[in-house]
Amino acid sequence: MPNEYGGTMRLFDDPVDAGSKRESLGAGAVVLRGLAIGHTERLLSAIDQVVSNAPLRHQTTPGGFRMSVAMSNCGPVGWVSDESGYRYDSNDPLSGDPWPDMPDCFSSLAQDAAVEAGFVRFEPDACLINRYEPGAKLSLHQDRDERDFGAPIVSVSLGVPATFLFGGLKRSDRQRRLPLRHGDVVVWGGPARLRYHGILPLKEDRHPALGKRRINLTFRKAR
Ligand code: MD3
Ligand code: FE
Repeated sequence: MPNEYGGTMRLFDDPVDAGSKRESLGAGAVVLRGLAIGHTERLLSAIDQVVSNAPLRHQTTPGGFRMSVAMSNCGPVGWVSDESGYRYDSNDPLSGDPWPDMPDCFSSLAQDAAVEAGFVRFEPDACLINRYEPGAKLSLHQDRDERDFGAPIVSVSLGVPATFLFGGLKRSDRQRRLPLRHGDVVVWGGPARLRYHGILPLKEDRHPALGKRRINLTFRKAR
């Protein structure tokens, strides 16, 4: 099944490398369990570097609510929310400066994951960093602020496990629940790209490297 990125959906249920397993979530979505294990020390120090320049912050929704998830970005553009709406901006509104560069270990992991899922030439221009503390959640939503829904989205989960809600193309469609754990990478493309999704409130738990927190990296092609 060729896709427009020139790749082919892999049909074989083989491990992608030692300690990593693929699980299909239906057409276009695949979980690469543990793909980021072995990269997590580099990822975590790169995250520290990024957020020391562009601090994690609680943005405001267009409806005027403070988001429980704290966010930052790196790469050419970053996802921003305030009273005037959601958008991608090349500058951090806190500092007025461009977002920090995307670390090489981020882009290479995102590209490797996309290739594993059959999307060659995925070149993300945005990486959103989401930090969850106990109780933080992301309500059911679609990602539709990007220009090209043909590009996939890659997400990397670190720290405390979370329950991911995966719905359909309509808000009212039935949702399935799926745990996302430290080191899991998910690729969402094709027919899965506009499915509703969310994260249930984070449970009190502890991870050796991240304490009570969960961090998610979401790689997108926004422009
Ligand atoms: C399914 N983040 O930032 S990543 C988001 O764990 C977001 O922080 C969640 O949803 C998190 O917008 C989930 C997984 C994800 C990202 C994009 C998707 C799942 C998706 C786009 C379409 C379908
Ligand atoms: Fe999302």
